[in-house]
Amino acid sequence: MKHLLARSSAILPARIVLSAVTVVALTVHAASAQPAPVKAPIVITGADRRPAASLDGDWASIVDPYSNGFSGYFRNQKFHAGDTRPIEYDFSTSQTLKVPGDWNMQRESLFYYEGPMWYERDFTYQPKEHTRIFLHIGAANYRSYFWVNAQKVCEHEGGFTSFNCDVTAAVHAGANFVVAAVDNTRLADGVPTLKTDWWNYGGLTRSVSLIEVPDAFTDQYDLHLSRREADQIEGWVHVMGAQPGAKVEVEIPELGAKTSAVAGGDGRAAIAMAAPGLERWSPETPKLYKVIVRAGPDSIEDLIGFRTVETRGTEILLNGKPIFLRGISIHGEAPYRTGRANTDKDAETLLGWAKELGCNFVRLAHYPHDETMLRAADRMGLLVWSENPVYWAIKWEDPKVLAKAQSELDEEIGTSRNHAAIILWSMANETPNNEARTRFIETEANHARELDPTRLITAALLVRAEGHTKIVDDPLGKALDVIGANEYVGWYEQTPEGADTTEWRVDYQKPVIMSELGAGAKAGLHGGDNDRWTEEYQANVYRHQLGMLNRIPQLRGMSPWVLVDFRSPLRNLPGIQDGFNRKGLISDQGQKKLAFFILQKAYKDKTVGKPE
Ligand code: GCB
Repeated sequence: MKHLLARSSAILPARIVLSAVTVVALTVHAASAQPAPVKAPIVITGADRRPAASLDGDWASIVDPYSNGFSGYFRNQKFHAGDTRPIEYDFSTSQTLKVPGDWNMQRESLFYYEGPMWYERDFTYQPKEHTRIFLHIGAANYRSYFWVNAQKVCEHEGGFTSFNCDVTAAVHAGANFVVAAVDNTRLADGVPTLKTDWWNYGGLTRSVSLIEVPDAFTDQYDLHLSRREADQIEGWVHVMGAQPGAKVEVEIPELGAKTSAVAGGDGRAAIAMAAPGLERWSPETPKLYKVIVRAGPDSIEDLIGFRTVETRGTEILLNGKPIFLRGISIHGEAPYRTGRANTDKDAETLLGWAKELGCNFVRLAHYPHDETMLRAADRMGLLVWSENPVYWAIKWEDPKVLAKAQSELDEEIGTSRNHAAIILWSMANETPNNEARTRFIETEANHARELDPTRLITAALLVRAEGHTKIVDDPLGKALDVIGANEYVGWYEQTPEGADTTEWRVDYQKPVIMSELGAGAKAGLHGGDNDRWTEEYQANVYRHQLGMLNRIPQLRGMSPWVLVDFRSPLRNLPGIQDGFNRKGLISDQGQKKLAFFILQKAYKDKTVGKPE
């Protein structure tokens, strides 16, 4: 855990320099009541499996387009009749917002709002000895700042990952309050940057809770199946605050498997445990085991599947056997109600549609999705591509931006490294081919491999064309285990029939996933096979694409764009798009378009892809 030093003054805006990895320099107009060192947030693996006091529900809120609240809203003062103090805000009489939830979909006036929003919520607490308490935030888009009882507890940058603020020193017995400022202003030096093809939903978009742990506790662990030895589980457990020689225990009761290990000076204990008779996790048999990790008085019970994934030449091997990834791309947007997805039901609806389509794989684009999606993918047997929000052209030359991307990667991997479903870490989507970009993403790829050498590294690359030949030769491919490629033959280029005469040259002898392809269609709009925006046009694109894809020798998977129509401010064709990207195989209201059934048939009959 890194500490940060906060200098603050009642008069001058304070510049707060944060630890390089977790949060990068942020300017805050803060005037903390008691300037005290604030700890940077930490990553906790399996946080959703720990007993917690939920803070979900109604939070008081204040819209603050001029960033005025940084001068004192965190004090949560209340104006009383006859008060002589010039108090110009009051949470207790302000409108509320639901957490988890983006604000855009909760109030019409906030539909396009980008800026700071203040949140406040009361809670009661009884501190216990030898206990630490963390404020767990599932995600807050994009920058966020937290105070408990007017004491600054942490700040964070990055809109799609979970983090935990140590609030032990700030809570007291009885009534407490937490104030958060969440700012979704898009930043030129943000990750992602100013322009994305999705809605910039702001707020506390995922669940918030208080997690109590013993003084020394397991903050991170990685347990996976060995690639080398059959039925051998390996990995490590890290104990934060461990005394030298602290003992760690891992047990899988169903297998009668148990082992103990001792944490080294760095708090980490290496785990190696025989698990004879273990049933491997796969899309057909998504077997999950109860795994108990103990460290002194701390105990966490996770549900983990065990499988291996690797490449051999141009094959992707799951549990040692070649697999073709029949996939679909999915945005983290809620079906029917739109807005950010964050419930089990959202996850089950989205992934249920993917199953119905015949998928064994989903690309969770373009940022790490809610833990509920990953839990559902584990349960339902869907392999996952998880993506860091390095999207289009970010500031490759800026080391601060690299630190942000790495911090988001740390949180993504640290949070979700025990999900059997995840087989691919994607570093980026559609990035321009230049040296600074390649260096940036290579650095990230190396970082991801250090954090997790058990999964495959990929990125969705742009493809270039020479005449009728599509060429995949982006130098970034060298740094990847699996090549992702996006193409829109039949939509942004050529006609649907153009796919019939398009050939492919992939300059890498590595597995290729066609990570995007597709076409827009308004559900219910019908016409000829070549009438844009009709369901027939979209179906026609899929029909011709399927033939073309089968001519790519290295093709080992695909995740067409996209399962469901989603909101995007870039899509403004009235009567057709109305603010939605319409490339969904299903409309935002759940209507399946013709192309859904074309792809479903190809997946069910296995007429696309290399036979497994
Ligand atoms: C892309 C992007 C994706 C867009 C999609 C589109 O290449 O990766 O984020 O939404 O195209 O619909 O144009």
